[in-house]
Amino acid sequence: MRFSRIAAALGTIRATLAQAPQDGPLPYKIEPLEPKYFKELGSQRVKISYGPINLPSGNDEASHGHFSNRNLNSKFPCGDCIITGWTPTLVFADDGKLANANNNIWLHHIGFTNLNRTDHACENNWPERMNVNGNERSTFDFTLKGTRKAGYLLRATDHIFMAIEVLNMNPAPRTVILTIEFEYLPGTPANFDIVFPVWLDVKGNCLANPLPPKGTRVFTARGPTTGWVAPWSGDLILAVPHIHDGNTRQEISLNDKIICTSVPAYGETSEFVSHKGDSHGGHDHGSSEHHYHVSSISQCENVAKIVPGNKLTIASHYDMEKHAPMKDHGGEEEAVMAIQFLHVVRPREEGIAAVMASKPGNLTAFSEQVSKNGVGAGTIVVP
Ligand SMILES: [Cu+2]
Repeated sequence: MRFSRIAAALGTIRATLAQAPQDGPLPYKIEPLEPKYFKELGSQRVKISYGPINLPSGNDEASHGHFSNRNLNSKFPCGDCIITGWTPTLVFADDGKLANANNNIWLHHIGFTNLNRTDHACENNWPERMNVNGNERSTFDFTLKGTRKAGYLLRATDHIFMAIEVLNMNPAPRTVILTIEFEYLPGTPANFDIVFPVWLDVKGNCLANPLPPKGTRVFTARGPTTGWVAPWSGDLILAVPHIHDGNTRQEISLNDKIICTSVPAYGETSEFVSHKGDSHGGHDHGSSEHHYHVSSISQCENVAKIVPGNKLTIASHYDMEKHAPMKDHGGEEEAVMAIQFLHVVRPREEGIAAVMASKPGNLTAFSEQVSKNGVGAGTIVVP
């Protein structure tokens, strides 16, 4: 029943995209944790451990240490609930210690897409892109540390497409676990407003615009001047960026006036510092002894009220002379990313009605564009 429903929703996806051996459901384990916010309202916090994830050797000729997993029906902590926050990290399977740049392990990307909703930025009927996180391991907290009753309404019938990319730059294979801490409230609790994620990208709303050519050292990437135009009113309560090494700041403008500036920090703790000579030849990080990677990026909270017709645009500043870019698993400079995940809260009743009325997006159309951009080509599998 469940399988046929997914298959129907996804249409011809299996005919057009081949299965990669690492795709499909990962084993998982769920542990309860102490909730951080709204405990008195029955909030719950869990850690879901996905894996073990067997990373190939960085010297492996086929993969160069790159692991990719795509699962169209990923384990989430709840159905019919309000997700109020989440934060990911990677640990080693054997000792539970953090796996990060200092160990030559990279959480390149983890992204969520809700297949039963329609995207708010791209008009091509894509499924709803919720967010992407990278090695910065950003916390998404829709409650703004318990000061705002807001969250993402997940229905029991929703299917979350999770995409995971991890890179091992060590000569030896390693085994890691991806852990995500989720906080949520069961049901649709009173007075909680509903978060709508809007993907604002320098590549444009449907990711079709070119980036500065690889090798450009200092530049500002600007999204289209047409930006994202709000179709409804809401509160822009949280803006979470995703950028790559080399970024110096990223700005969001409302009707051409800057309302949010995100600034990355590099190597704030030793986990985010790699050392020359630690990794094998194909992944040399540069000429200095220490190499500092993005360890956090500032977020913007309680940003602005949005009304229909408001235009939001993005600009992102890179300086590769100051901060050397990461190399991808092929040993080339990694493509730049510059995205801001706008979380716009709509009033409760209106938000619930909009979620209930939302229809599944067209994953094939989304996948085709992503493949054209050279990301994740042809590796989606129906569970
Ligand atoms: Cu990225």
